[in-house]
Amino acid sequence: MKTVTTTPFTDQRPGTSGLRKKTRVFMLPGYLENFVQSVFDAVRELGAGEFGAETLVVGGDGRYYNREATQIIIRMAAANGFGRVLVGRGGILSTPAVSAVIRRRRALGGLVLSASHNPGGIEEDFGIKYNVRNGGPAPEAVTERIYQHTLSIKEYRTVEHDDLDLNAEGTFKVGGTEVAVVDPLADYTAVMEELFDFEALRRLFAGGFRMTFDAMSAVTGPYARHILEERLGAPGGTVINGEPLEDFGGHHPDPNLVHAAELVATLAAPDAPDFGAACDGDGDRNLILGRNFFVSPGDSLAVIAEHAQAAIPGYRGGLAGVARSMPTSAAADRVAARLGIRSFETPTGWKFFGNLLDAGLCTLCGEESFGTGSNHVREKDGLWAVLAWLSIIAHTGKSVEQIVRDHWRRFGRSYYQRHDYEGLDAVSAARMIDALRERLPSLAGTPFAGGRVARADDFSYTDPVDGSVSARQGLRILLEDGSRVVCRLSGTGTAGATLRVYLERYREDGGEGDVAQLLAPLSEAAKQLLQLREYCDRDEPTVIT
Ligand code: VG1
Ligand code: CO
Repeated sequence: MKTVTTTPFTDQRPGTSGLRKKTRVFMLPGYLENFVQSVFDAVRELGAGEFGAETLVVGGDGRYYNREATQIIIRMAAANGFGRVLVGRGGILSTPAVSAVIRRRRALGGLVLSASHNPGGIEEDFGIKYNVRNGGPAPEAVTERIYQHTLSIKEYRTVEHDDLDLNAEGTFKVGGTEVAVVDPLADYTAVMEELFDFEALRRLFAGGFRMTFDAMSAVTGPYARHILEERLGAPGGTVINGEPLEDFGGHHPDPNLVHAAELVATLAAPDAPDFGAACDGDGDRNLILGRNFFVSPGDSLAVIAEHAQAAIPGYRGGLAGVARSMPTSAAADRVAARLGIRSFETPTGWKFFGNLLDAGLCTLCGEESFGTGSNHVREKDGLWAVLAWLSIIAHTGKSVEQIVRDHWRRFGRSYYQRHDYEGLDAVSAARMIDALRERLPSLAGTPFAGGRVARADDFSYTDPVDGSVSARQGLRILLEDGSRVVCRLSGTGTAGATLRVYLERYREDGGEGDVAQLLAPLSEAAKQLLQLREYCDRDEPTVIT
């Protein structure tokens, strides 16, 4: 064992989902090591005690620096006395797969190496996140403790050891620690098989149903090929961009209408397949498309909630409840009300669903940012959402578009968009948000976008399970007719600031209206209220989803 003297980096506070920085920052001597040692110290202090009887899971999305970081972590885990380390073959594990492995192998926790949908490469982004024993992202009490350690760290522990061969399954001994290289697909596939009727899905494909799955040159390629093509019999070529690349082919592995342009074009072509789907860099987000038809993530959650019990064996017993992040559309709440189950509204970030799931208060969760999942793991899960949609299609015999239009006719429609203003000056953006926060109390009763403000506040969440409070989670302007605008700054970026403006308007019109047209007045009013031009010199969003 070797103790290395180090000095703190002051910028290691985890954001919405772990620590994300430019790759070159993570490659600075001691940067990754300081954070990993701080995780171990914080976890030990929070009651884990010594690690001799514990297992640590390590895996990432295959982006640039994934392999080097994995080797560093293995040596540090050995020096910190872990009994066992489980590593995905090639250093690969999708985020939901890490969650599945932690749960099935009863590990203490796991380190996920990913910056999700952010681009990869030496000039792009890298990230690391710690997941706890339930398989989910560390809650704020843990991430804050980790951050405190990064500010006072003086040394980290490692061992002298050659790099291990991670390319084949096998077991090694590093110091007193057993390191097992495991099949990254096995546990995850087993979980999917427990939930879904693979036989029914095989029949769907055997009957000529066609889909295109875009893995965006990221981690879900091997998972999708195995499950969709090998297990469910979808024809070869169903999975496109299925080879994980260190730079994701130079693209943003972000499954939305902008970055998944190739898939969107495929689904708009005259010979389009029946169904299209994509996942992000680390496999926890999903995009669902029908022929020439986009399913908004809020609608996707609501549709899955509507059909889960009838269409998916894993939910045959019914749902305990549904949870969504605050900016996500209220579509799922209406389904929950109809089903007579509870609905929850949490801050942005999957870590806030963990307690609700553990306590059995909800079964399904979702975020507007193309994240959907359930109590089968403690992360959002892209391929799970794809299998859920396939199951609903197989069960109803309807197309994606018909399923959504039926939903709108039954429940009404939340017209919804998110406008991202990327690359803002961080100081100006923070000033702009602070200024609006000041003015919120005076907004009630004032005219807004052709209506009137009923209430305006900064969302604060009290966790119903442990009572912890998370304040300042997004500025909300709630109108008298139920429409709303939410503004918040992103907590996952690595440079400058991104303003997210979420727009929602509910109509019982069968869903036939034009989204952009219906939401334009809300967008204009939001920009004026924020004084976006004055503070940030911007008029138009960079991405609309
Ligand atoms: C974004 C999304 C949020 C999601 C988070 C992590 O956070 O808005 O819903 O949970 O990314 O997802 P922010 O703070 O940038 O708005 V992932 O797939 O990037 O781990
Ligand atoms: Co992700």
